[in-house]
Amino acid sequence: MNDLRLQVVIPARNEAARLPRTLAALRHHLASMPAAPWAGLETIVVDNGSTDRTAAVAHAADSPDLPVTVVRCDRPGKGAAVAAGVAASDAGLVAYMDADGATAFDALERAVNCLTGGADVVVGSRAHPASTTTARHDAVRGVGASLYRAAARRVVPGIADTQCGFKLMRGDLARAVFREVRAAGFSFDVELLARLQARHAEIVELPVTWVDVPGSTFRPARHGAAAFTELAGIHRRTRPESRPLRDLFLVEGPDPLLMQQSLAPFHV
Ligand SMILES: Nc1nc2c(ncn2[C@@H]2O[C@H](COP(=O)(O)OP(=O)(O)O)[C@@H](O)[C@H]2O)c(=O)[nH]1
Ligand SMILES: [Mg+2]
Repeated sequence: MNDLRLQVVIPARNEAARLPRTLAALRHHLASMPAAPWAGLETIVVDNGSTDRTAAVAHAADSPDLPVTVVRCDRPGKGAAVAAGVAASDAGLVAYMDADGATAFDALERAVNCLTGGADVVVGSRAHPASTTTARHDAVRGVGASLYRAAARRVVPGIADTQCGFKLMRGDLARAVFREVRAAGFSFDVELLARLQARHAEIVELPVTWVDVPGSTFRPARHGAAAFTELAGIHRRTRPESRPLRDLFLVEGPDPLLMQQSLAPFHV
């Protein structure tokens, strides 16, 4: 791997309130690092049809210490936003993370070290025994999320947490795979992982420190059903011939995220 520049895509829909703090905290994190494993880090903020000052606050945060590029994406959905950001990238290393900074930034350097050590893809995993997470206390979302995880495990066997907002990939691989991903909503991660598995990419799950930042843009009533429908579509598009569609709804084995000892039962 010779291009060690890192671009971090941040999908943002109406994030004027949460984004400035995240970018300032990232700049602070970079300034306090003794030595970085990358050759320069910049962010690509994708303004996903925002009606607030998201683009303006992102431009205002641009600095030599942390260059911020703003890309506009009018197609709604987190998947569409991340895909637009990846399409605008050109670095050897491409990551994405949420605008709320829920995953602690030390994941960046640990993930890059995994990639330079030979992995193709690193996914943040709140189900990893070494992860530290704060739980959500929203019963509706908790039950829905548990059912969703059971279904997602059928599509991408072996990956315990598909939905953590933090992932890092080789840039060329990210650009190639995202061209194939059709899911535009919150389930896009599952399609991405299914297509990476089909390519036999080496995927490593990384423990993370994750906090539930208030102001989530995910509305269980509005986005929940859409996420399941999208998941069924992904299963149809990516499943091997040998796996029937009904397979999606067979629950098998314990929920790895709920097994993670520090978690209360209700979690994304
Ligand atoms: N709900 C929603 N979020 C989007 C969209 N496009 C980009 N995003 C971003 O996707 C991320 C979702 O994270 P967040 O709202 O914290 O959800 P949660 O942490 O999963 O509850 C944020 O950075 C959003 O700004 C969209 O169309 N809808
Ligand atoms: Mg969040």
